[in-house]
Amino acid sequence: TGYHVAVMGATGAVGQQIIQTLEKRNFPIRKLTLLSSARSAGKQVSFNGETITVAEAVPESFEGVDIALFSAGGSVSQKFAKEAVKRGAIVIDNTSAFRMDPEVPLVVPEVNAEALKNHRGIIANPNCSTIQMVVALEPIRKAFGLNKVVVSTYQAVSGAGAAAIEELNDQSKAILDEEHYEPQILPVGGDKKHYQIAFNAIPQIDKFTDNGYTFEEMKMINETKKIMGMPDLKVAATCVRLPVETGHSESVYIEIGQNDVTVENMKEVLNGAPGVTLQDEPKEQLYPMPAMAAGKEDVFVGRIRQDLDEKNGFHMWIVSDNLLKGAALNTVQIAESLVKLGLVNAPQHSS
Ligand code: 11C
Repeated sequence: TGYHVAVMGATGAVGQQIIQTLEKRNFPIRKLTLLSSARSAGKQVSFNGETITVAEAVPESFEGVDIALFSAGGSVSQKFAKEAVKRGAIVIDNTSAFRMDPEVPLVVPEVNAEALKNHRGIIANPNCSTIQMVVALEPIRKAFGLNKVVVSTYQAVSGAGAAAIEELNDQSKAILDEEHYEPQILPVGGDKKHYQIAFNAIPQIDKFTDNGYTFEEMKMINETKKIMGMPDLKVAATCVRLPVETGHSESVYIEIGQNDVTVENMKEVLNGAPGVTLQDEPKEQLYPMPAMAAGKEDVFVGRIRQDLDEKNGFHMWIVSDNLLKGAALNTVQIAESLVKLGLVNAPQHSS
């Protein structure tokens, strides 16, 4: 018994993680349809011991689908999401195509699962660097209020897709072997210039907008306000790519709504908050790192310090697997929340 689920972008870095996460969390599936562009169609993927052939997506692919999970890029979502909804599917979209549409809920279940109740067929999954930050900030906001957020990110190449991982690996090896390697993808596939990522740090993720911030930075700013339901929250972001394969890290400075909160109070609130693991023992050199967070589901928080000048100011370090909580896991958790809230068609028996 279960749902007919479709994964659009089944062969991509996130699509692969979605399939594994559905399997790992035993999401009730009676049929899994795997879809992609013509280029990747025909590939075989295993799911629960079965081999499924990836098919080229056409509008009719969504006939009879209950839940469609999209992670094949914004233009694919623009083209197919409404076709899927027209055929009765609920779409959970991992791209930025619909995130800021006021009619589309932008959801991190630990923060705003309730927003799902207003969905009209499409639900947006936020950007990876936004998700891990709001999971950590929401319990703090609830306990102490939140006025201001300043974040600098240290993001992994897998956020830019499977080809960017390959570029980091091949380039690192070429440089160590003293061979020439012409960067072709990072910082952004479609931009004019490409820079070395191996042994480097690139302060550009996505293209630049007209205000000097990048699209990634504006996503963090706008999505945080929308998910937390705080249009007036002050948010600034600087997003940087590092030669890390998986796991985004963030140095976050916040100003809360109270002046008498201690680091201990902050730790008490974060310890046991949904989706959060506190890793903060400076004397034991315990703090989160991407190499340890990769493959794990939680958002890890550490290095919590009070600002030395602002009584309501705190600094922290937030790390999570950008492909899991940042993408695939959050997507599957949205699907789980839809089921829990009774917002999906009734599950059917396998025929
Ligand atoms: C990155 N955050 O690390 C980006 C990837 O809007 O879903 C996710 C892009 C998005 O490059």
